Amino acid sequence: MALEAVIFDVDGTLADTERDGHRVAFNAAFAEAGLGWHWDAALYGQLLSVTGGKERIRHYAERFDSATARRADFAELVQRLHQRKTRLYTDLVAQGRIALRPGVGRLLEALRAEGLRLAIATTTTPDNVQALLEANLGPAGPAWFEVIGAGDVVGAKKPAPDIYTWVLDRLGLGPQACLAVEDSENGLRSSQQAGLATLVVVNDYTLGQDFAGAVAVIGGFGAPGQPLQMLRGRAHGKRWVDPDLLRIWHAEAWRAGKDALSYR
Ligand code: XBP
Ligand code: MG
Repeated sequence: MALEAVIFDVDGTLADTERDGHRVAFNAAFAEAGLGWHWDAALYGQLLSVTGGKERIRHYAERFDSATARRADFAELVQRLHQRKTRLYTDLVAQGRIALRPGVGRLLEALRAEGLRLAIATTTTPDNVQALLEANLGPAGPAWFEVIGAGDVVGAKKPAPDIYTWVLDRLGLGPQACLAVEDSENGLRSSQQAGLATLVVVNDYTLGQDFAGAVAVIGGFGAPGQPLQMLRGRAHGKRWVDPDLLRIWHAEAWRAGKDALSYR
């Protein structure tokens, strides 16, 4: 079946947002609230196994500050901290402090030019996606994506398949007509359980995770002067990821059979 749509994850995939973006905003919100919490880059890497900012805050408090986690107003505290963190993060993004990963802008433009449909499936808060796309692609950036599935629109965040299923429903497409692009094992588990062939582009936090069943694993999308780095799969002579290469990988995945797509 022909490739009709590409569904992108955001954090770690479109941009390296976590260490110098989300983490910084979480810490600033904690400091403002007078909490003695600080998430250094290494600790944050461990906390990323919990998807969702509110869920991550809750998990951290329960593990490292049980007195706070037992407060009667803990649920409101988490809500308040996260709202503030979202504001701090979107401000940071609006200042142009988080760029798209090399090659992403060019790839999105090429996909659009060839009439492929674009969508987003992410755990992050919708405001964050809006801010990132506007800051980097201009005010029309968010409209490049026909469907944006983000945050709490589904009850169960990645690695559950719900967000991908939600996006597929709204695209009106089956998984076999789409390709997912992810950066993490949690993301890959989510997309694979929704039945999608998935390209994985790693970053420092996700390198070394288990990407069994991904159609290809790359170190970056590649760009002029920054050749495509294949960690698994074949580049088919391409120096950077383009619509053609996505079509080839999508076809390869389906030739390999649907069984290869389900997460093991
Ligand atoms: C991203 C997340 C998010 C961000 C923080 O995962 O897990 O929680 O870290 O954003 P993925 P929020 O890339 O797999 O979608 O604080 O808005 O949740
Ligand atoms: Mg991600």
